[in-house]
Amino acid sequence: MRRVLTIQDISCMGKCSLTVALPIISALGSEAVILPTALLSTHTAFSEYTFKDLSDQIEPITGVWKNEGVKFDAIYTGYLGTIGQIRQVTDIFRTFGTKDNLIVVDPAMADLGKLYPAFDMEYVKANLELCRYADIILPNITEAAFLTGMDYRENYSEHYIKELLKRLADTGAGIAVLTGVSLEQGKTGVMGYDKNKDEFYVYQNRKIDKSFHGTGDVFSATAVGEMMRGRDWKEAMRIAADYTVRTIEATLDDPDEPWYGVNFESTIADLVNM
Ligand code: PXL
Repeated sequence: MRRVLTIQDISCMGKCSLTVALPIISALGSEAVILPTALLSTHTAFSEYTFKDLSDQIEPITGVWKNEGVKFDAIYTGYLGTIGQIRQVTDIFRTFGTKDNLIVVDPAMADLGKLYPAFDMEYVKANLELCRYADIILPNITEAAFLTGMDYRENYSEHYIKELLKRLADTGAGIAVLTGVSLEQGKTGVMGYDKNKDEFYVYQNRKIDKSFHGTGDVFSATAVGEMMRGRDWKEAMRIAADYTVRTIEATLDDPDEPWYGVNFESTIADLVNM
């Protein structure tokens, strides 16, 4: 069985980061090893939240794994709380990264043109450093604009997206995949770029005019889980995009639709057969 290490916070309530990654990676048939970076009451879009930094646990925990000779088939990082933690994660990549395992960085720090409440430009710079170690990075357009220093645009052309992707590839990651890319009216999806092959990939699906928290986490965890099932990155991105859309639709069908996240629980059984 493949083993995936995922490094993100635990938002106890909020349907994001580890509470999404753990069930999705497990459902897709890989062992999910978690490294919680912080413990929050709720994600940071709630009007109030607690934040307990777990940085002092990272080295003792990874030290045990190192002594045990643990190996990972993939290391996947999402939301990290502080610059110090980004540096600790870089050390983890150096310790546990091999030429055969897959390193996926979702530089979760911003959306809809804005950084999340806890972050600033120093944090962006540190995240850029982290991307250098990745085989695949999965930013949304806002994160890509912050990482590359390009303007964030709500209305954009394919040329703008290609330029973002090429600049992202210059960060050092072999493959960059942008999420939430809408190239036709009523459609949205992903566009990726493989630097070594100088090849773009586009996949568009139905666009739903409502955004929910945690959909980036659903997408990334699914993409990682699918690559661990042996799919190539393009197929994995297509399935992740389809699953995310299906999950948003299922959420909208729920009369008690939660404002803070999506009902991936009601679609996860379908994912296994997608
Ligand atoms: O979904 C990304 C995410 C993860 N973790 C925490 C967050 C967010 C987005 O706001 O606040 C704590």
